[in-house]
Amino acid sequence: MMNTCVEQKMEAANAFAVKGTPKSCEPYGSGHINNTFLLICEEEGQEYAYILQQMNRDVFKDIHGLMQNVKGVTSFLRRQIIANHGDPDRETLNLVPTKDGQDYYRDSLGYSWRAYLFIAQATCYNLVEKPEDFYQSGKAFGRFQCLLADFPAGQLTETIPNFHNTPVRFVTFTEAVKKDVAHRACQVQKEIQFIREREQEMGLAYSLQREGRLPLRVSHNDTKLNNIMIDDATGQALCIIDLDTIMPGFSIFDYGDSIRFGANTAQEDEQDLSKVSLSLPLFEVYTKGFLEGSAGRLTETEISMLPYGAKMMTLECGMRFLTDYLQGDTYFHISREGHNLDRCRTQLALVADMEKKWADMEAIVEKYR
Ligand code: ADP
Ligand code: GN1
Ligand code: MG
Repeated sequence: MMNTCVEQKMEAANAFAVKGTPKSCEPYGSGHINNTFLLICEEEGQEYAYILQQMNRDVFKDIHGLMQNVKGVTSFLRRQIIANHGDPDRETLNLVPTKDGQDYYRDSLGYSWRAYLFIAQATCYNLVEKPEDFYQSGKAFGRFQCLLADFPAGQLTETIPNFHNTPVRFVTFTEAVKKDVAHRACQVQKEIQFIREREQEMGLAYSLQREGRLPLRVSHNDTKLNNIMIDDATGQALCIIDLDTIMPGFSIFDYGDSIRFGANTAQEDEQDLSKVSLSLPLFEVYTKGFLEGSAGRLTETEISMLPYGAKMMTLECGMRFLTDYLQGDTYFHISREGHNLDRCRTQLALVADMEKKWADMEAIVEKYR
């Protein structure tokens, strides 16, 4: 996505019904997709903080549908939180309307923006610091699935069709290798081969679904650790964020994407591959949390398929990073040369480690079934 100039972000900042006057607006967080800013406003010596986001229009083709999803889901969650005597300003995202009462603002260059209340005294982690945090996040994502089970799925727009359709991702990857627009394929033959060798496994979830053995659910679809806020004071999972990809999907992929990111002993873009491995203790605490949080709603098949969900999300993500590298880095934000290749390599190394630890992964899932 193109860089955002000061005038453009201030135009957006001034469009929302915030308290006070915008004072600063600086890049924030480490998301790979949207342009996120921390907006500070001031009124009578008091500061008010907001998250201002320019949505990625290359990735999300139907911003209106996406924002209807966000509005629908956050209002639905807000009602449930109030009914449970929780704090609705901190336990869910809250959209701040524009001055003319809309959910988002379209700027003079045609980019769309939204604003959220800033959730303070809470942290999004890129690496698990305390296993307890990861347990909490498993519980929260498991519970999130339950809460959304009662959400009218028919109202949801599919914001990215085929988002976790690994076989379709494989076709896109194969085309990227063939076209090789950035002339990089020759440097990554080993990685290409690794992915090709696992093609047969990619369709399993969809074939089980066709046979009626794996249910489609309303799912988050992007459950990595830095999409959940942990309360600094209580250490509990506070709020699930990044709702852009809520749409029908598989529970095993929500579980799997969390494992991919959080049970890795290294960061997603670590360059020293000797640091990458699947932490079985972290795998265990997350599994325990997720199964507790989903409170009996998962079917026997879904539970049996959890290790597969973890492996598939890791393989698919590695393949997506490599596809983007081959296409010249047009999808994920990068901050250095070869960033997507580094990310691809950690994912493939993690897949290889999961294959070695497969029996342990299955035994852990059985233990908490
Ligand atoms: P992306 O889709 O680019 O990942 P996110 O919606 O996940 O964008 O936001 C990026 C980062 O901004 C998050 O990882 C988090 O650190 C921060 N963030 C997003 N929303 C809020 C919020 N309401 N309060 C505090 N921080 C937030
Ligand atoms: C992106 O938006 P963010 O940074 O939370 C991506 C996910 C990937 C992830 C890899 C809409 O997530 O699918 O798994 O990067 N989101 C989208 O870190 O493509
Ligand atoms: Mg995010």
